[in-house]
Amino acid sequence: MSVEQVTVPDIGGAEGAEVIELLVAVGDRVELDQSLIVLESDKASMEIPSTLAGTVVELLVAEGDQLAEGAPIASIEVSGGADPAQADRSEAAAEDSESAGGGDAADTDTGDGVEGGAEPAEKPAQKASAEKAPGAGAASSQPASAPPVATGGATASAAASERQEGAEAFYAGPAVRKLARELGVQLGQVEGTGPQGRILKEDLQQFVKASLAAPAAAPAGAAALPQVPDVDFGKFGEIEVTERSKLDKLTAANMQRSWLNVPHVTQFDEADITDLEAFRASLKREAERRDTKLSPLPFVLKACAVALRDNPRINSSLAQGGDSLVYKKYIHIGMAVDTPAGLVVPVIRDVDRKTIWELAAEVAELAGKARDRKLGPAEMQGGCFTVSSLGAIGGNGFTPIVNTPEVAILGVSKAATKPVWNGSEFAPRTLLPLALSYDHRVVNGGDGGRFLTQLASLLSDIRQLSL
Ligand code: CAO
Repeated sequence: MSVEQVTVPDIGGAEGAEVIELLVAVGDRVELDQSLIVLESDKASMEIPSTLAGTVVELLVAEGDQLAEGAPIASIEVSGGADPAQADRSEAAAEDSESAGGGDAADTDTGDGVEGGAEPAEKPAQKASAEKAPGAGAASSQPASAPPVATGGATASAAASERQEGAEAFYAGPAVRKLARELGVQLGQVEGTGPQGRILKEDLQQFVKASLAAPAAAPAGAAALPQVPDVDFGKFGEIEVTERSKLDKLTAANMQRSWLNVPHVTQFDEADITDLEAFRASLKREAERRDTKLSPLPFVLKACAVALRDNPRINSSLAQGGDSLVYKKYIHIGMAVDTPAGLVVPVIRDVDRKTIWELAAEVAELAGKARDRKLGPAEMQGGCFTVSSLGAIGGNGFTPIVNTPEVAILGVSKAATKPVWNGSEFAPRTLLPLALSYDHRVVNGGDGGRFLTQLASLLSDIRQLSL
Protein backbone atom coordinates (compact mmCIF):
# COMPACT_ATOMS: atom_id res chain seq x y z
CA MET A 1 0.00 0.00 0.00
CA SER A 2 1.53 3.36 -0.95
CA VAL A 3 0.37 6.92 -1.51
CA GLU A 4 1.26 8.44 -4.84
CA GLN A 5 0.40 11.66 -6.61
CA VAL A 6 -1.43 12.21 -9.86
CA THR A 7 -0.10 15.23 -11.71
CA VAL A 8 -1.27 17.32 -14.63
CA PRO A 9 -0.13 15.69 -17.86
CA ASP A 10 1.02 17.51 -20.99
CA ILE A 11 -1.91 19.73 -21.75
CA GLY A 12 -0.62 21.00 -25.03
CA GLY A 13 1.49 23.82 -23.69
CA ALA A 14 -1.32 25.62 -21.93
CA GLU A 15 0.47 27.90 -19.49
CA GLY A 16 -2.15 28.12 -16.86
CA ALA A 17 -5.39 26.14 -17.04
CA GLU A 18 -8.03 26.83 -14.43
CA VAL A 19 -9.59 24.12 -12.32
CA ILE A 20 -13.27 24.59 -13.03
CA GLU A 21 -14.67 21.44 -11.52
CA LEU A 22 -13.61 18.79 -9.02
CA LEU A 23 -15.03 15.43 -10.02
CA VAL A 24 -13.88 13.44 -6.98
CA ALA A 25 -13.64 14.00 -3.24
CA VAL A 26 -11.38 12.72 -0.50
CA GLY A 27 -12.31 9.14 0.32
CA ASP A 28 -13.59 8.37 -3.20
CA ARG A 29 -12.43 5.19 -4.84
CA VAL A 30 -11.14 6.00 -8.33
CA GLU A 31 -10.34 3.75 -11.22
CA LEU A 32 -7.55 4.11 -13.68
CA ASP A 33 -8.41 6.81 -16.26
CA GLN A 34 -11.32 8.09 -14.22
CA SER A 35 -11.60 11.85 -14.60
CA LEU A 36 -10.48 13.72 -11.50
CA ILE A 37 -10.88 17.36 -12.39
CA VAL A 38 -11.89 19.57 -15.29
CA LEU A 39 -9.36 22.13 -16.46
CA GLU A 40 -10.22 25.02 -18.66
CA SER A 41 -7.69 26.83 -20.77
CA ASP A 42 -8.49 29.65 -23.13
CA LYS A 43 -8.94 27.03 -25.87
CA ALA A 44 -11.04 24.31 -24.35
CA SER A 45 -12.03 22.53 -21.21
CA MET A 46 -10.67 19.05 -20.58
CA GLU A 47 -11.09 16.30 -18.04
CA ILE A 48 -7.88 15.11 -16.43
CA PRO A 49 -7.88 11.35 -15.89
CA SER A 50 -6.26 9.51 -13.02
CA THR A 51 -3.09 7.58 -13.77
CA LEU A 52 -3.68 5.48 -10.66
CA ALA A 53 -6.39 3.30 -9.24
CA GLY A 54 -7.03 3.58 -5.51
CA THR A 55 -8.54 5.86 -2.89
CA VAL A 56 -8.25 9.63 -2.89
CA VAL A 57 -6.56 10.58 0.38
CA GLU A 58 -5.91 14.23 -0.42
CA LEU A 59 -7.04 16.70 -3.03
CA LEU A 60 -4.22 19.07 -3.80
CA VAL A 61 -6.19 21.52 -5.89
CA ALA A 62 -9.26 23.67 -5.46
CA GLU A 63 -11.64 25.23 -7.96
CA GLY A 64 -10.11 28.36 -9.39
CA ASP A 65 -6.47 27.16 -9.10
CA GLN A 66 -4.32 27.73 -12.17
CA LEU A 67 -2.38 24.58 -13.08
CA ALA A 68 0.38 23.77 -15.54
CA GLU A 69 1.93 20.48 -16.61
CA GLY A 70 3.37 18.57 -13.65
CA ALA A 71 1.22 20.23 -10.97
CA PRO A 72 0.01 17.72 -8.38
CA ILE A 73 -3.74 17.07 -8.41
CA ALA A 74 -4.41 14.42 -5.80
CA SER A 75 -2.75 11.91 -3.54
CA ILE A 76 -4.03 8.44 -4.09
CA GLU A 77 -3.49 5.42 -1.90
CA VAL A 78 -2.78 2.57 -4.24
CA SER A 79 -2.28 -1.07 -3.43
CA GLY A 80 1.00 -2.17 -4.94
CA GLY A 81 1.52 0.99 -6.98
CA ALA A 82 0.56 1.55 -10.58
CA ASP A 83 -0.27 -1.70 -12.32
CA PRO A 84 1.76 -2.08 -15.52
CA ALA A 85 -1.08 -4.03 -17.02
CA GLN A 86 -3.36 -1.10 -16.37
CA ALA A 87 -0.83 1.19 -17.97
CA ASP A 88 -0.87 -1.02 -21.06
CA ARG A 89 -4.64 -0.92 -21.15
CA SER A 90 -4.54 2.79 -20.81
CA GLU A 91 -2.09 3.06 -23.69
CA ALA A 92 -4.26 0.84 -25.86
CA ALA A 93 -7.27 2.92 -24.99
CA ALA A 94 -5.44 6.06 -25.99
CA GLU A 95 -4.52 4.48 -29.33
CA ASP A 96 -8.08 3.32 -29.85
CA SER A 97 -9.21 6.79 -29.22
CA GLU A 98 -6.97 8.05 -32.00
CA SER A 99 -7.54 5.34 -34.58
CA ALA A 100 -11.31 5.25 -34.15
CA GLY A 101 -11.36 8.91 -34.93
CA GLY A 102 -12.46 8.24 -31.60
CA GLY A 103 -11.82 11.34 -31.88
CA ASP A 104 -15.37 12.15 -32.12
CA ALA A 105 -15.82 13.41 -28.70
CA ALA A 106 -19.40 12.18 -28.72
CA ASP A 107 -18.27 8.62 -28.79
CA THR A 108 -15.36 9.02 -26.44
CA ASP A 109 -15.87 6.74 -23.52
CA THR A 110 -13.60 7.53 -20.66
CA GLY A 111 -13.97 3.92 -19.72
CA ASP A 112 -14.30 4.84 -16.12
CA GLY A 113 -17.97 4.46 -15.70
CA VAL A 114 -18.26 8.15 -15.12
CA GLU A 115 -21.03 9.50 -17.22
CA GLY A 116 -20.63 12.85 -18.74
CA GLY A 117 -17.67 12.17 -20.96
CA ALA A 118 -17.05 14.52 -23.81
CA GLU A 119 -19.66 14.95 -26.47
CA PRO A 120 -19.92 16.84 -29.70
CA ALA A 121 -19.81 20.41 -28.83
CA GLU A 122 -19.66 21.98 -32.20
CA LYS A 123 -21.41 24.83 -33.81
CA PRO A 124 -20.45 23.93 -37.35
CA ALA A 125 -21.55 27.15 -38.90
CA GLN A 126 -19.64 29.26 -36.52
CA LYS A 127 -16.26 30.84 -36.62
CA ALA A 128 -13.22 28.68 -35.94
CA SER A 129 -11.90 28.95 -32.48
CA ALA A 130 -10.99 25.46 -31.39
CA GLU A 131 -7.45 24.79 -32.39
CA LYS A 132 -5.68 21.49 -32.14
CA ALA A 133 -6.65 20.05 -28.83
CA PRO A 134 -4.26 20.86 -26.08
CA GLY A 135 -4.29 17.27 -25.09
CA ALA A 136 -3.85 15.94 -28.57
CA GLY A 137 -0.20 15.12 -28.10
CA ALA A 138 -0.61 13.76 -24.64
CA ALA A 139 -1.44 10.22 -25.60
CA SER A 140 1.81 9.73 -27.43
CA SER A 141 4.01 11.70 -25.07
CA GLN A 142 2.68 9.92 -22.00
CA PRO A 143 1.83 6.44 -23.12
CA ALA A 144 1.25 5.19 -19.61
CA SER A 145 -1.68 7.46 -19.02
CA ALA A 146 -4.85 8.24 -20.85
CA PRO A 147 -4.88 11.64 -22.50
CA PRO A 148 -6.90 14.43 -21.04
CA VAL A 149 -10.36 14.21 -22.45
CA ALA A 150 -11.41 17.44 -24.01
CA THR A 151 -14.88 18.40 -22.96
CA GLY A 152 -15.10 21.47 -25.04
CA GLY A 153 -14.49 22.06 -28.72
CA ALA A 154 -11.17 20.23 -28.58
CA THR A 155 -10.79 16.47 -28.74
CA ALA A 156 -8.23 13.88 -27.87
CA SER A 157 -7.06 13.01 -31.33
CA ALA A 158 -5.58 14.68 -34.33
CA ALA A 159 -8.32 13.27 -36.54
CA ALA A 160 -10.88 14.80 -34.29
CA SER A 161 -8.99 18.04 -34.24
CA GLU A 162 -9.29 18.21 -38.00
CA ARG A 163 -12.99 17.54 -37.78
CA GLN A 164 -13.26 20.27 -35.24
CA GLU A 165 -11.87 22.87 -37.60
CA GLY A 166 -14.39 25.59 -37.76
CA ALA A 167 -15.95 24.54 -34.53
CA GLU A 168 -16.34 26.58 -31.42
CA ALA A 169 -15.84 25.32 -27.91
CA PHE A 170 -18.69 25.16 -25.44
CA TYR A 171 -17.65 25.26 -21.86
CA ALA A 172 -19.62 22.97 -19.62
CA GLY A 173 -18.77 20.54 -16.88
CA PRO A 174 -19.48 16.82 -17.13
CA ALA A 175 -22.53 17.06 -14.89
CA VAL A 176 -24.05 19.66 -17.19
CA ARG A 177 -23.12 17.64 -20.25
CA LYS A 178 -24.72 14.58 -18.72
CA LEU A 179 -27.88 16.51 -17.96
CA ALA A 180 -27.91 17.95 -21.48
CA ARG A 181 -27.68 14.45 -22.94
CA GLU A 182 -30.49 13.24 -20.71
CA LEU A 183 -32.69 16.15 -21.76
CA GLY A 184 -31.72 15.86 -25.41
CA VAL A 185 -30.42 19.40 -25.46
CA GLN A 186 -27.61 20.38 -27.81
CA LEU A 187 -25.19 22.52 -25.89
CA GLY A 188 -24.65 24.69 -28.94
CA GLN A 189 -28.16 26.05 -28.50
CA VAL A 190 -27.65 27.04 -24.89
CA GLU A 191 -26.26 30.36 -23.85
CA GLY A 192 -23.79 30.01 -21.00
CA THR A 193 -23.92 32.60 -18.26
CA GLY A 194 -20.95 31.29 -16.27
CA PRO A 195 -17.40 32.64 -16.41
CA GLN A 196 -16.18 32.77 -20.02
CA GLY A 197 -19.62 31.77 -21.22
CA ARG A 198 -19.52 28.48 -19.34
CA ILE A 199 -22.86 26.67 -19.53
CA LEU A 200 -24.31 26.14 -16.08
CA LYS A 201 -27.05 23.79 -14.95
CA GLU A 202 -29.34 26.79 -14.54
CA ASP A 203 -28.70 27.76 -18.18
CA LEU A 204 -29.90 24.33 -19.27
CA GLN A 205 -32.97 24.55 -17.06
CA GLN A 206 -33.75 27.99 -18.42
CA PHE A 207 -33.31 26.76 -21.98
CA VAL A 208 -35.68 23.82 -21.44
CA LYS A 209 -38.26 26.06 -19.77
CA ALA A 210 -38.15 28.53 -22.64
CA SER A 211 -38.39 25.72 -25.22
CA LEU A 212 -41.47 24.30 -23.54
CA ALA A 213 -43.13 27.69 -23.40
CA ALA A 214 -42.33 28.52 -27.02
CA PRO A 215 -44.79 27.57 -29.78
CA ALA A 216 -43.86 24.34 -31.54
CA ALA A 217 -41.18 24.86 -34.14
CA ALA A 218 -42.13 24.38 -37.75
CA PRO A 219 -40.89 21.11 -39.22
CA ALA A 220 -37.86 21.36 -41.49
CA GLY A 221 -38.78 23.01 -44.73
CA ALA A 222 -42.05 24.40 -43.41
CA ALA A 223 -42.63 28.03 -42.71
CA ALA A 224 -43.10 28.91 -39.06
CA LEU A 225 -46.54 30.22 -38.18
CA PRO A 226 -46.28 34.00 -38.11
CA GLN A 227 -47.48 35.38 -34.80
CA VAL A 228 -50.10 38.10 -34.70
CA PRO A 229 -48.64 40.93 -32.65
CA ASP A 230 -50.45 42.19 -29.56
CA VAL A 231 -52.03 45.59 -30.04
CA ASP A 232 -52.71 48.13 -27.32
CA PHE A 233 -56.34 48.82 -28.31
CA GLY A 234 -56.72 51.17 -25.36
CA LYS A 235 -54.73 53.71 -27.36
CA PHE A 236 -57.65 54.11 -29.74
CA GLY A 237 -60.61 54.27 -27.37
CA GLU A 238 -62.29 52.74 -24.36
CA ILE A 239 -61.90 48.99 -24.00
CA GLU A 240 -62.87 46.20 -21.63
CA VAL A 241 -60.79 43.03 -21.33
CA THR A 242 -62.41 39.78 -20.21
CA GLU A 243 -60.94 36.32 -19.61
CA ARG A 244 -62.00 33.78 -22.20
CA SER A 245 -63.73 30.67 -20.90
CA LYS A 246 -61.84 27.39 -20.99
CA LEU A 247 -64.38 26.13 -23.50
CA ASP A 248 -63.76 29.11 -25.75
CA LYS A 249 -60.03 28.57 -25.66
CA LEU A 250 -60.36 24.84 -26.26
CA THR A 251 -62.64 25.46 -29.23
CA ALA A 252 -60.18 28.00 -30.59
CA ALA A 253 -57.31 25.49 -30.31
CA ASN A 254 -59.36 22.76 -32.01
CA MET A 255 -60.39 25.10 -34.81
CA GLN A 256 -56.83 26.16 -35.45
CA ARG A 257 -55.59 22.58 -35.37
CA SER A 258 -58.16 21.56 -37.94
CA TRP A 259 -57.64 24.64 -40.08
CA LEU A 260 -53.90 24.08 -40.20
CA ASN A 261 -53.98 20.31 -40.70
CA VAL A 262 -56.91 19.75 -43.00
CA PRO A 263 -56.98 20.86 -46.63
CA HIS A 264 -60.59 22.05 -46.72
CA VAL A 265 -62.91 22.08 -49.69
CA THR A 266 -66.49 23.31 -49.35
CA GLN A 267 -69.27 22.43 -51.76
CA PHE A 268 -72.66 24.12 -51.81
CA ASP A 269 -76.14 23.00 -52.77
CA GLU A 270 -79.76 23.77 -52.00
CA ALA A 271 -82.35 21.23 -51.00
CA ASP A 272 -85.92 21.88 -51.99
CA ILE A 273 -87.66 21.26 -48.65
CA THR A 274 -91.08 22.53 -49.68
CA ASP A 275 -92.70 19.14 -49.15
CA LEU A 276 -90.69 18.49 -45.99
CA GLU A 277 -91.90 21.79 -44.56
CA ALA A 278 -95.50 20.94 -45.43
CA PHE A 279 -95.11 17.57 -43.74
CA ARG A 280 -93.45 19.18 -40.70
CA ALA A 281 -96.31 21.70 -40.42
CA SER A 282 -98.78 18.81 -40.51
CA LEU A 283 -97.03 17.28 -37.51
CA LYS A 284 -97.24 20.38 -35.37
CA ARG A 285 -100.13 19.10 -33.26
CA GLU A 286 -98.51 15.71 -32.82
CA ALA A 287 -95.31 17.46 -31.69
CA GLU A 288 -97.25 19.39 -29.07
CA ARG A 289 -98.87 16.19 -27.90
CA ARG A 290 -95.40 14.69 -27.50
CA ASP A 291 -94.27 17.84 -25.76
CA THR A 292 -91.49 18.38 -28.29
CA LYS A 293 -90.57 20.70 -31.16
CA LEU A 294 -89.98 19.47 -34.65
CA SER A 295 -87.49 21.70 -36.50
CA PRO A 296 -85.95 20.70 -39.86
CA LEU A 297 -82.88 19.43 -38.00
CA PRO A 298 -84.05 15.87 -37.18
CA PHE A 299 -84.85 15.38 -40.88
CA VAL A 300 -81.43 16.69 -41.83
CA LEU A 301 -79.80 14.31 -39.34
CA LYS A 302 -81.77 11.36 -40.66
CA ALA A 303 -80.94 12.24 -44.28
CA CYS A 304 -77.25 12.55 -43.34
CA ALA A 305 -77.34 9.09 -41.77
CA VAL A 306 -78.67 7.57 -44.99
CA ALA A 307 -76.14 9.46 -47.13
CA LEU A 308 -73.30 8.46 -44.77
CA ARG A 309 -74.31 4.83 -45.04
CA ASP A 310 -74.27 5.07 -48.84
CA ASN A 311 -71.01 7.08 -48.95
CA PRO A 312 -68.77 5.31 -46.43
CA ARG A 313 -65.73 7.48 -47.17
CA ILE A 314 -67.50 10.45 -45.58
CA ASN A 315 -67.99 8.25 -42.49
CA SER A 316 -64.27 7.49 -42.13
CA SER A 317 -61.21 8.87 -40.37
CA LEU A 318 -57.54 8.90 -41.16
CA ALA A 319 -55.30 6.75 -38.96
CA GLN A 320 -51.63 5.86 -38.56
CA GLY A 321 -50.45 9.27 -39.65
CA GLY A 322 -52.51 9.07 -42.84
CA ASP A 323 -51.43 5.59 -43.93
CA SER A 324 -54.81 4.02 -43.35
CA LEU A 325 -58.48 4.87 -43.31
CA VAL A 326 -60.90 3.71 -40.64
CA TYR A 327 -64.40 3.05 -41.96
CA LYS A 328 -66.98 3.20 -39.18
CA LYS A 329 -69.88 0.80 -39.29
CA TYR A 330 -71.83 2.96 -36.86
CA ILE A 331 -73.35 6.36 -37.57
CA HIS A 332 -72.95 8.81 -34.70
CA ILE A 333 -73.51 12.45 -35.65
CA GLY A 334 -72.32 15.49 -33.73
CA MET A 335 -74.57 18.54 -33.52
CA ALA A 336 -73.01 21.99 -32.98
CA VAL A 337 -74.80 23.83 -30.19
CA ASP A 338 -74.35 27.51 -29.59
CA THR A 339 -74.21 28.16 -25.82
CA PRO A 340 -73.37 31.27 -23.78
CA ALA A 341 -70.15 29.53 -22.66
CA GLY A 342 -69.13 28.70 -26.22
CA LEU A 343 -69.60 26.08 -28.89
CA VAL A 344 -70.16 22.45 -27.88
CA VAL A 345 -70.81 19.41 -30.01
CA PRO A 346 -72.84 16.67 -28.33
CA VAL A 347 -73.06 13.45 -30.31
CA ILE A 348 -76.27 11.65 -31.21
CA ARG A 349 -75.53 7.95 -31.42
CA ASP A 350 -76.89 5.52 -34.02
CA VAL A 351 -78.81 8.17 -35.92
CA ASP A 352 -79.62 5.65 -38.64
CA ARG A 353 -81.60 3.53 -36.16
CA LYS A 354 -83.67 6.30 -34.62
CA THR A 355 -87.03 7.71 -35.69
CA ILE A 356 -87.57 11.39 -36.46
CA TRP A 357 -89.42 11.74 -33.13
CA GLU A 358 -86.59 10.11 -31.23
CA LEU A 359 -84.10 12.38 -32.94
CA ALA A 360 -86.21 15.48 -32.19
CA ALA A 361 -86.34 14.52 -28.52
CA GLU A 362 -82.61 13.88 -28.39
CA VAL A 363 -81.76 17.17 -30.15
CA ALA A 364 -83.81 19.04 -27.54
CA GLU A 365 -82.36 17.06 -24.64
CA LEU A 366 -78.70 17.40 -25.70
CA ALA A 367 -79.08 21.08 -26.63
CA GLY A 368 -80.62 21.74 -23.19
CA LYS A 369 -77.83 19.85 -21.44
CA ALA A 370 -75.22 21.71 -23.49
CA ARG A 371 -76.64 25.08 -22.52
CA ASP A 372 -76.84 24.03 -18.86
CA ARG A 373 -73.28 22.69 -19.09
CA LYS A 374 -74.46 19.27 -18.01
CA LEU A 375 -73.03 17.19 -20.85
CA GLY A 376 -70.76 14.36 -19.81
CA PRO A 377 -67.55 13.68 -21.77
CA ALA A 378 -69.03 10.49 -23.24
CA GLU A 379 -71.85 12.53 -24.76
CA MET A 380 -69.34 14.52 -26.79
CA GLN A 381 -67.26 11.64 -28.08
CA GLY A 382 -67.41 9.18 -30.93
CA GLY A 383 -68.86 11.42 -33.62
CA CYS A 384 -68.39 10.38 -37.26
CA PHE A 385 -69.71 13.56 -38.87
CA THR A 386 -71.02 16.90 -37.65
CA VAL A 387 -74.02 19.03 -38.53
CA SER A 388 -73.81 22.73 -37.78
CA SER A 389 -77.19 24.36 -38.18
CA LEU A 390 -77.40 28.13 -38.23
CA GLY A 391 -80.83 27.98 -39.81
CA ALA A 392 -82.56 29.63 -36.89
CA ILE A 393 -80.06 32.47 -36.87
CA GLY A 394 -79.88 33.37 -40.55
CA GLY A 395 -77.46 33.70 -43.40
CA ASN A 396 -77.55 31.97 -46.75
CA GLY A 397 -74.29 30.09 -46.54
CA PHE A 398 -71.07 29.54 -44.59
CA THR A 399 -68.03 27.30 -44.76
CA PRO A 400 -67.85 25.13 -41.62
CA ILE A 401 -64.53 23.80 -40.36
CA VAL A 402 -64.13 20.01 -40.26
CA ASN A 403 -64.31 18.63 -36.72
CA THR A 404 -61.21 16.42 -36.87
CA PRO A 405 -60.68 13.47 -36.86
CA GLU A 406 -63.97 13.43 -38.74
CA VAL A 407 -63.53 14.11 -42.44
CA ALA A 408 -66.64 16.14 -43.23
CA ILE A 409 -69.14 18.57 -41.75
CA LEU A 410 -72.44 19.91 -42.99
CA GLY A 411 -73.36 23.57 -42.58
CA VAL A 412 -77.09 24.28 -42.74
CA SER A 413 -78.28 27.85 -43.31
CA LYS A 414 -81.67 29.51 -43.21
CA ALA A 415 -84.32 28.14 -45.54
CA ALA A 416 -85.99 30.72 -47.73
CA THR A 417 -88.81 30.68 -50.24
CA LYS A 418 -87.56 31.50 -53.73
CA PRO A 419 -88.96 31.36 -57.26
CA VAL A 420 -87.77 28.19 -58.98
CA TRP A 421 -88.27 27.46 -62.68
CA ASN A 422 -90.16 24.19 -63.04
CA GLY A 423 -89.93 23.93 -66.82
CA SER A 424 -92.92 26.00 -67.65
CA GLU A 425 -93.05 28.64 -64.95
CA PHE A 426 -91.48 30.02 -61.81
CA ALA A 427 -92.98 28.42 -58.72
CA PRO A 428 -92.37 29.36 -55.05
CA ARG A 429 -90.23 26.72 -53.41
CA THR A 430 -88.58 26.55 -49.97
CA LEU A 431 -84.86 26.03 -50.40
CA LEU A 432 -82.50 24.98 -47.68
CA PRO A 433 -78.86 26.09 -48.25
CA LEU A 434 -76.34 23.35 -47.53
CA ALA A 435 -72.54 23.55 -47.40
CA LEU A 436 -70.40 20.45 -47.11
CA SER A 437 -66.79 21.01 -46.00
CA TYR A 438 -64.48 18.03 -46.23
CA ASP A 439 -60.94 16.91 -45.73
CA HIS A 440 -59.55 16.76 -49.23
CA ARG A 441 -56.91 14.25 -48.14
CA VAL A 442 -59.73 11.72 -47.83
CA VAL A 443 -62.73 13.02 -49.71
CA ASN A 444 -62.49 13.86 -53.38
CA GLY A 445 -64.78 16.29 -55.17
CA GLY A 446 -66.68 13.31 -56.61
CA ASP A 447 -67.26 11.79 -53.15
CA GLY A 448 -68.35 15.15 -51.78
CA GLY A 449 -70.57 15.90 -54.75
CA ARG A 450 -72.31 12.51 -54.62
CA PHE A 451 -72.92 12.82 -50.88
CA LEU A 452 -74.31 16.35 -51.12
CA THR A 453 -76.48 15.59 -54.15
CA GLN A 454 -77.95 12.54 -52.41
CA LEU A 455 -78.53 14.56 -49.26
CA ALA A 456 -80.37 17.29 -51.14
CA SER A 457 -82.41 14.67 -52.95
CA LEU A 458 -83.34 12.89 -49.68
CA LEU A 459 -84.48 16.17 -48.12
CA SER A 460 -86.45 17.07 -51.23
CA ASP A 461 -88.34 13.80 -51.09
CA ILE A 462 -88.33 12.49 -47.55
CA ARG A 463 -90.23 9.38 -48.57
CA GLN A 464 -86.76 8.06 -49.56
CA LEU A 465 -85.68 8.19 -45.92
CA SER A 466 -87.85 5.19 -45.20
CA LEU A 467 -86.31 3.05 -47.93
N1 CAO B 1 -84.18 27.38 -41.84
C1 CAO B 1 -85.23 28.07 -41.36
N2 CAO B 1 -85.69 27.94 -40.10
C2 CAO B 1 -85.04 27.08 -39.30
C3 CAO B 1 -83.97 26.33 -39.74
C4 CAO B 1 -83.55 26.49 -41.06
N3 CAO B 1 -82.50 25.83 -41.56
N4 CAO B 1 -83.56 25.58 -38.73
C5 CAO B 1 -84.33 25.84 -37.67
N5 CAO B 1 -85.25 26.74 -38.03
C6 CAO B 1 -86.29 27.29 -37.19
C7 CAO B 1 -86.97 26.21 -36.40
O1 CAO B 1 -87.94 25.56 -37.14
C8 CAO B 1 -87.51 27.01 -35.25
O2 CAO B 1 -88.65 27.73 -35.66
P1 CAO B 1 -90.09 27.36 -35.12
O3 CAO B 1 -89.99 27.47 -33.65
O4 CAO B 1 -90.95 28.37 -35.76
O5 CAO B 1 -90.34 25.99 -35.58
C9 CAO B 1 -86.44 28.04 -35.00
O6 CAO B 1 -85.69 28.12 -36.22
C10 CAO B 1 -85.49 27.73 -33.88
O7 CAO B 1 -84.92 26.46 -34.04
P2 CAO B 1 -83.98 25.90 -32.91
O8 CAO B 1 -82.67 26.56 -33.01
O9 CAO B 1 -84.65 25.99 -31.61
O10 CAO B 1 -83.86 24.37 -33.22
P3 CAO B 1 -82.96 23.59 -34.24
O11 CAO B 1 -83.40 22.19 -34.11
O12 CAO B 1 -82.98 24.13 -35.60
O13 CAO B 1 -81.47 23.73 -33.70
C11 CAO B 1 -79.60 23.66 -32.24
C12 CAO B 1 -81.04 23.21 -32.47
C13 CAO B 1 -79.20 23.20 -30.89
C14 CAO B 1 -78.72 23.03 -33.30
C15 CAO B 1 -79.52 25.17 -32.39
O14 CAO B 1 -80.32 25.78 -31.42
C16 CAO B 1 -78.14 25.74 -32.32
O15 CAO B 1 -77.55 25.88 -31.24
N6 CAO B 1 -77.58 26.13 -33.47
C17 CAO B 1 -76.30 26.79 -33.53
C18 CAO B 1 -75.25 25.90 -34.12
C19 CAO B 1 -73.98 26.68 -34.28
O16 CAO B 1 -73.64 27.55 -33.51
N7 CAO B 1 -73.25 26.39 -35.36
C20 CAO B 1 -72.08 27.11 -35.68
C21 CAO B 1 -70.91 26.30 -35.36
S1 CAO B 1 -69.46 26.98 -35.99
O17 CAO B 1 -69.28 28.31 -35.17
